[in-house]
Amino acid sequence: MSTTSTASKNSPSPGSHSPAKRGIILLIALAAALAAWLMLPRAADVPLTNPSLVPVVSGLDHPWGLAFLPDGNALVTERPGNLRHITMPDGKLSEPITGLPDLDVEGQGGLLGIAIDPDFTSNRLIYLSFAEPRDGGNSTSVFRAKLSADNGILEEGKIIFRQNVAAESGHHFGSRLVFDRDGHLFVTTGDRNVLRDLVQDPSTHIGKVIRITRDGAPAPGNPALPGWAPEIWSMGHRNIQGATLHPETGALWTAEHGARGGDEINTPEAGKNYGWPVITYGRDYSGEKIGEGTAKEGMEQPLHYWDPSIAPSGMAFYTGDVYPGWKGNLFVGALAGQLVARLTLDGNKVVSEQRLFEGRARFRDVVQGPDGKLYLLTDEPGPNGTLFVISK
Ligand SMILES: [Ca+2]
Repeated sequence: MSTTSTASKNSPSPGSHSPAKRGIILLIALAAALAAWLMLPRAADVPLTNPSLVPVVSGLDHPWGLAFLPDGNALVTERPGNLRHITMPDGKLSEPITGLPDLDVEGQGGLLGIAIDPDFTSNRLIYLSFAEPRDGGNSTSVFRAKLSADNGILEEGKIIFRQNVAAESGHHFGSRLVFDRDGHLFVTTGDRNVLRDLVQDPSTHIGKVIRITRDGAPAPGNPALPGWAPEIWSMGHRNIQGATLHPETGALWTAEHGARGGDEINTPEAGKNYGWPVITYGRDYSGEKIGEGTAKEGMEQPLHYWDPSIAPSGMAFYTGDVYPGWKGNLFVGALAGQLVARLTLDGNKVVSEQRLFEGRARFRDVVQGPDGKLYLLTDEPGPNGTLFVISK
């Protein structure tokens, strides 16, 4: 008798296990079930499926930029040339704040981006980007001023940055303002439509991300490459109307309008060239091909692009806990697309897109409030421009 046959004789037949073995199998099954249960999405991870829009302020005229003050109230720019204070959470809207510079309110131009000084509590400084009337037309400029204690007047106003080429154009001014973690100010610009050929000229501020100190000087750490104007951070941009910092890395993320197709998300890095108008995923509005294709040595690829275009404007990362499953997502307001894109990310890769509020309005800006809620501005003429908050 072989060892094998003896063993097989004494072993339980297949399918029937000893009580001890059955116990172990049961334990393994329970452990597997527990592991599966632990991997199930928590309620907080299941993305909110049916968000709604609740108006906070109505009666706005083409609102463009929203910024929260340290006390929880907010300031809003209206493109036709008003800056107003909003008392939160009831949404009481002030009369226009006085002391603005001369604006060129034309086409896409007027009063645009807004940023609050990181030390606002002690210095009350705010920053506004705007279309400034200039010899030769207009250009994007940045104004700094002190907001009076009663929030009614801008004092000690000073223009700290001027795009160094003006154009007769009502198009492509940029322009968002974002402070980086070193306390320097990013200013996004555009190609003015008629100055497309200057975007690849690094001596001009046309189609660039600009980075300046709070006084408007070139910021320390700018690339300052040969031939580059010292205020330039990155080049090769068409018209950047969305910008925000990544909440973990602190890196700048931007949204840029393409022509017909080719809207882009980029993470502009110092000294890099983002390709416009040499490479793009879009075509001209006429249907004509633009540039040389979609890729070229020495030019960066977008992180994400839209074709057809949605016309992306303001954007924000969501870091709060109010909306289940949205933490870490990037929200991008769209004008022509009339939607808010919720982008799910894996690091720097966009892995999925959900389109919220489609057809409801042209969404100009997206900002997270200090209450952990997302606020949206709609680009509608007065009195239909509205500040909404997203509700669960
Ligand atoms: Ca590009």
